[in-house]
Amino acid sequence: MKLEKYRVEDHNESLLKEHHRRLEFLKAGLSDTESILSKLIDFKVAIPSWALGTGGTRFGRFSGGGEPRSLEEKIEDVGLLHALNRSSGAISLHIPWDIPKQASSIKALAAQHGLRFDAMNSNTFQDQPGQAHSYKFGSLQHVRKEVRQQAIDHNIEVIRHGIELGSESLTVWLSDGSCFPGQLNFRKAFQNTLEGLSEIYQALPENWKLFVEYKAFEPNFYSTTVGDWGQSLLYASKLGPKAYTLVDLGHHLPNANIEQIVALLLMEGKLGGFHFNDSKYGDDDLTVGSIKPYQLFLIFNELVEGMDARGMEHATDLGWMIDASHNVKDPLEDLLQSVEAIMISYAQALLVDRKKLQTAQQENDVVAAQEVLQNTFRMDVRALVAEARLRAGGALDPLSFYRKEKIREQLIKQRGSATVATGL
Ligand SMILES: [Mn+2]
Repeated sequence: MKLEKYRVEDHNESLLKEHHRRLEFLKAGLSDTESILSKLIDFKVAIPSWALGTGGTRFGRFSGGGEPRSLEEKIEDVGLLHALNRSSGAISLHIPWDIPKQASSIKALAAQHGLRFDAMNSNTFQDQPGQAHSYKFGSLQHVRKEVRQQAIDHNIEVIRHGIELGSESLTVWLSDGSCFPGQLNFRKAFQNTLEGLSEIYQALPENWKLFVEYKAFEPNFYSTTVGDWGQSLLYASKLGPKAYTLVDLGHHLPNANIEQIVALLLMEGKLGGFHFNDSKYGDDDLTVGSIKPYQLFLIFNELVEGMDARGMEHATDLGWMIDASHNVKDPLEDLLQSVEAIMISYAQALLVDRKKLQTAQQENDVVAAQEVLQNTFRMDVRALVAEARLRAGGALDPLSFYRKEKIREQLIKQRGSATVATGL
């Protein structure tokens, strides 16, 4: 469904006075808002195709209705998000859930919505109908060569789809590992996986990146073959300059210091991309910023500091993606909240007084260092994020617009209430 532009303009008109009041108040305390606004306008987060339907758990799935029935409808949903917040200008596809039948028309449809194709995602964690070999005991790590070869071939096929769509990266997340001690020879599993990844790496076009995503546990509960950032970095370093580590916020053991991991990966030039979500216990895939907003801010603080230290472009030099999907919210509302949380943390990180922080660190003034960070974190920057959105042609308050316009109701009318999007 396409948004009528004048509806967004009417919405903005009705909120403009209050918006200006908040913005002026915020700007009064800041020195340079224009450069921050232009960075916010440039920043785009990719939406994963599997987050547009209600996420399932292993116990049940409760569809909210109006879910996209095809890749075309998934693109329309991301287009809708992007029209509202102007920060969701990319979609990340998952093969085989989203195999484009005709790449050129899919590409054209995405372009109509102002979207590009972000990282492609392969899937060797499920068996597909008609598949010759099972991934029950792993894919690239598997003890049998024919299973490994099948997984390699699949990844190369995903690259081919990606080339047709104009994507420039492949994310490999493996569920490979073991559930019980003795099940696996760790060294052989690593070597098999490295060999497989090397073959996939060889198939990458010149301008492509390979993201090696790690995860501490689940679905395997004793060992994971790409289990943490150390293992991922080991693979990425051995593979070569086009291979990077991908950090998914939900893929760590409890209380891991993710901001420190990010800082060191950036320092080594090996941080490639991000999967944003939030969690309380494990890989909960909850809305970004819903549980630990301070951690999200601290991560962005390291990202901005580390990227600036290397002279990187914030908007384009890393892959920014959401990877979240759960059971209880309207997925589109959930994604609007997630993107907003990301933009707020990014804006705050841009506002951190780096000089003051550096001086405090240099003088071992722990109290002052904490003050610098927490003063910024407690600043309400929502008017700045809204202003960036307004200037880019979006809605001042995307969520209230979505509700007032009854967009979900319209989608249900169009697509039916029993639709189930492909995904988890
Ligand atoms: Mn992920």
